[in-house]
Amino acid sequence: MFRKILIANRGEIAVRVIRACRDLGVSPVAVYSEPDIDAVHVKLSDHAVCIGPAPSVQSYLNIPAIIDAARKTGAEAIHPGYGFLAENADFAAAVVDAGLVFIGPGADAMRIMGSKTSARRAAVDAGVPIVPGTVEPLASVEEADAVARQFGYPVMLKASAGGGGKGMRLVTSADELRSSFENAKSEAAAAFGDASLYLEKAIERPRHIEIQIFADNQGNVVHLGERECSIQRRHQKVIEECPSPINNAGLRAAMGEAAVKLARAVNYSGAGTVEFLVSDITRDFFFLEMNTRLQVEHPVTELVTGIDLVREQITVANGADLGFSQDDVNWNGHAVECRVYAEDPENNFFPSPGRITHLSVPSGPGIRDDSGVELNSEVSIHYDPLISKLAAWGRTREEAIDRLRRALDEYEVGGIKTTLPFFRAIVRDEEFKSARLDTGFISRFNERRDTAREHAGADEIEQDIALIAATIHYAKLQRAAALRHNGAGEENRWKMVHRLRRLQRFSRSNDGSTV
Ligand code: MV4
Repeated sequence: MFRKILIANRGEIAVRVIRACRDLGVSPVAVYSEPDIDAVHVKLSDHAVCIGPAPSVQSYLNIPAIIDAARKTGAEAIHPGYGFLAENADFAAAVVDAGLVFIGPGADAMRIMGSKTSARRAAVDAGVPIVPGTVEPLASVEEADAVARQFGYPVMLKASAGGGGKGMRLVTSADELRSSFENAKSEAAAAFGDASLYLEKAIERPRHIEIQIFADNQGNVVHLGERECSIQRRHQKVIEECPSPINNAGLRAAMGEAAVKLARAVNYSGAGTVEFLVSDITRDFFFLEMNTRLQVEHPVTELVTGIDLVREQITVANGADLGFSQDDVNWNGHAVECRVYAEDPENNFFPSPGRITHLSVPSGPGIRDDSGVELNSEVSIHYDPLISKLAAWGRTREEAIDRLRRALDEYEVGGIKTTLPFFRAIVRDEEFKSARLDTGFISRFNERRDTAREHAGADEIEQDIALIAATIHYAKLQRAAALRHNGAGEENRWKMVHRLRRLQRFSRSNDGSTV
């Protein structure tokens, strides 16, 4: 086994990789930017190297500084986490050129999947169904027009160098095509330094379902089933679950087999995710793109399969065989994950940086919180504001959601705004509970919430009165306890504190402050 692994990342994912290193008896090496000197991932590692100032381009994206840190500390391998350099084929190649092991797929597989048009061609060659459309960049708006007429409107224009919905345009008719084409092109050029576009037929009300695959360097490739990721806001996933509520064993086996075929075709190694759009109506599935990294939402797959994906990444990168075959993979129960962000859901999810002045993290049956922060952590504007991923496991989807609701109610973060109140409302939403999860979910949910709020004014006054009454009652209890001097008032005090917090939470849910 490696003796030292450098983790080229920060936050919750760096902490996650450090934990896998500890399980394997490997010494973790952290890198950090200047403002991250007191970060949790730095404290939890054995060695830490400062790689530059706050801006990512000078620190967490600084390839020479990271490779230098590995050399100086004697690390033998580098785990990139997700984001930053995780899907940068040049980085993977530079790591190997430096005589180190890159914990991830080879640079060639990363390059093929990095271009969405070459990924689509690879899928076609492997016999995997793609969304109908082009597998070459469009040469001109005239070609786009001809292809759109051939496939039929509505169509999607997408950036060849893109992914995850960046630089994407829905075009519903030929009149809109020219302006959409020009806009998408300049957006793609600005975002990726590559203006090329391709075209797909638009799938109406699709679901986003992705397959986790895993491969070793001896040609063994398995799939670990699907994750349902249809609940997205501005192409950012909000809630993920495993399995998909529309899954059945047949669909899982067919999608899993397609994903494995694609992974084999590009000689894939390590953890990867093959994304599909699935028609909610026909249950047809179409390859969308492949992510050549460990994903944010990997814990739901871990909870349901019992497989530690990061541990497997490390052992496979070290040359070991995959420790299991497809027949060994079993799916037990259901898991749901929320991405807790330092963002204000009452103010259009505006980032809410600052110091965490209070933190109470949930636990108990079926709860897992993957966090990158602690009390007094500073949430910086420089990086992704994800502070933790709260996941719940249950034998059924209903049990998992019950536990998630309880854990969300226990979770308290002070000093910054978080998306916790938004999730507390989602887990109580009837449409969510009955799993009507196509891609329009969030906009319908927000509409229902706005309507509910218009009727909430009267309730607010009632809650204020209850809060005042509880405060008076609490003051009385405190005085009685002080008179008794024997601590017998302690239990009541606890109950009151919690009742008060709950009341405050509900009464504040309309003015935007976070509890
Ligand atoms: C699509 C689509 C419909 N048709 N492609 C791709 C990246 C993802 N973040 C958004 N993507 C979509 N691609 C075709 N041909 C609809 C979406 C889409 C979507 C997909 C999954 C989950 C939520 C979504 C929200 C808006 C659009």
